[in-house]
Amino acid sequence: MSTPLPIRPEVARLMDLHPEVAAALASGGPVVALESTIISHGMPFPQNVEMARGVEAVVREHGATPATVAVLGGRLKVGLTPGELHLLATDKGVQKISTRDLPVTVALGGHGATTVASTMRIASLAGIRVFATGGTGGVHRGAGQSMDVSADLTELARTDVCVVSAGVKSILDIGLTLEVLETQGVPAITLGSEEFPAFYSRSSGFPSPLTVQTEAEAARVLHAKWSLGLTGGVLLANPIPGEAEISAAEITPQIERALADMAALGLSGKETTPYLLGRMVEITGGRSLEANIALVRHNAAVAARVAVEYARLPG
Ligand code: PSU
Ligand code: MN
Repeated sequence: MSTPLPIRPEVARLMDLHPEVAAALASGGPVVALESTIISHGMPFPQNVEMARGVEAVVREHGATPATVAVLGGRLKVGLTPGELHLLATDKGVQKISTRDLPVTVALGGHGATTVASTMRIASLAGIRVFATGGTGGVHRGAGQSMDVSADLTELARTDVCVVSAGVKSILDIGLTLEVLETQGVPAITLGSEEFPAFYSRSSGFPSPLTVQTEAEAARVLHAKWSLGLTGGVLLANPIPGEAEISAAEITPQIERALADMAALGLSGKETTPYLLGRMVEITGGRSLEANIALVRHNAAVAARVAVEYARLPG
């Protein structure tokens, strides 16, 4: 059984661990972190809160304890109550917060929905090693000019957490995203496929840098990486289930349209990903939302199995 790392006292003072999560961590049991930007800024109400509850249930069905992460009233929350999930899904005052925002939200007592980057950091502070999301941020198209590269990639380079996602959607530059991950020493590993997935579609046209066939293999990779002192995260890409996917041929023109609409509005920075996700729901008549929900649930199941396998490994 893996032994949990103690939470540093200066961190513990700022953090509220849900009792269920605290108990699981204390016994070395499997825990899966979940992010909250996807709830507050990634999906409309009420599908967002239904998704959040459903994903927690999927983690439980697969033998792990869910820990949805957010910052509420400046407190780092690891594991949320139903009321807190509802607040994140409905309160317009909840900011999208990445790593750079964390100290401000904590110091000033704000509400923040955590991105992949800040969720990784808080999960790591709590001693959680496995995290499920929908899609990760990456290098935006046109980043050569805009320099818009998600802090998710920086966090993957330095924080010891495995992020299970459906790959990178083609609102981003998938090729450049894989290049940055390689440079940063982050294994980008696809589960059960030689091709790196493109979020709504199983296929991206990019070969996966690395492949594993099972969750048990993925858990052994995590164990080997951190045993070797290779700090930083792992991106475990899990292709969307075939019955839920939208083919690349169908989704690509719709993505182009959303990008053109965004360019016309002149949006930049942290607004871009939420805008593009929302616009895709409109353009696809809700189909992108259905696919998004299906892939998050699938990722939660995989993450739970990885966490269960990892908890069985020694040390
Ligand atoms: N990709 C999705 N859904 C999401 C996000 C990304 O398919 O909800 C969110 C995640 O929280 C991710 C964040 O960490 O967007 C990335 O934002 P940015 O590109 O501003 O770093
Ligand atoms: Mn950005």
